Amino acid sequence: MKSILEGRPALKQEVDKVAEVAGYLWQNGWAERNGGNITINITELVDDDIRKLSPIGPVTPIGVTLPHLRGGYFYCKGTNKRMRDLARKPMENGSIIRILDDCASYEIIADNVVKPTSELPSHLMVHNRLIETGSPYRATVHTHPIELIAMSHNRRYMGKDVLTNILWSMIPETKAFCPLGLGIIPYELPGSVQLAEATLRELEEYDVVLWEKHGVFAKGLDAMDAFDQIDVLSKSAKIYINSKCMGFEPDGMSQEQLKEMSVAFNLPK
Ligand code: 2HA
Ligand code: ZN
Repeated sequence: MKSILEGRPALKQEVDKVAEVAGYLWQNGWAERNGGNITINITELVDDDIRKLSPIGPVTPIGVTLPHLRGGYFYCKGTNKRMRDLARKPMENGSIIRILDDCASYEIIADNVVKPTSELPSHLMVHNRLIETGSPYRATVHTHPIELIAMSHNRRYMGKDVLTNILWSMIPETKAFCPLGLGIIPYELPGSVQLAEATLRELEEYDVVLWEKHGVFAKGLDAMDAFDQIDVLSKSAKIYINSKCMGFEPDGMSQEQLKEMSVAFNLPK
């Protein structure tokens, strides 16, 4: 069977990026079994031939109504699919969906009938908001980074911007490349609309949020950009935990040094 990606280099490039990132998530130990999901808004890469394609799966409710997604197209990781498999075969472990005119349901159009991620409500609610605000961001990534999740098991780290300040202070690059810091979402049931709504609220202020005792959710220009922000935060968490394992509380960069970074790199916070 011919893949929808054939003869469409721009679309293929975005799906290839997802596959590359999926491999990194697995290699980092952040993607056990079916853990994590990635959704990419590919609407701008869709041509008339794609718009005319008949669905290959049933009309399925999203669970929420998202007015800005009408006629939108998304690549989504499949539910119950493994990142390590997606890394090699993105169109067998994910699919392309079309949002229908009711803005409340979707149909799969290519390449295979792979049902999208269990976290579809949070991914699509965030994409709806990104479109509404005219954001250039096209990617949402959810994954299970070990050290950041470990830190979410202690209430002392769950106050607003407590982790942001610890993580920024571990290595200068973290503030430079994750300049908004890390938002915090108290525990909610995976896949629930409550989790999606809390994520949407917190992402007004942050690019990456921590789902307590579960994982992180990030938005970015593309899959690689969203991954990079999670990666720098995770690097800081590793440095913090390594210091604690050596038996001391790391000093961290001083507030003056952090301020100096903001001035030098023209950072928002
Ligand atoms: O897709 O990680 O949160 C599997 C998950 C759900
Ligand atoms: Zn998860």
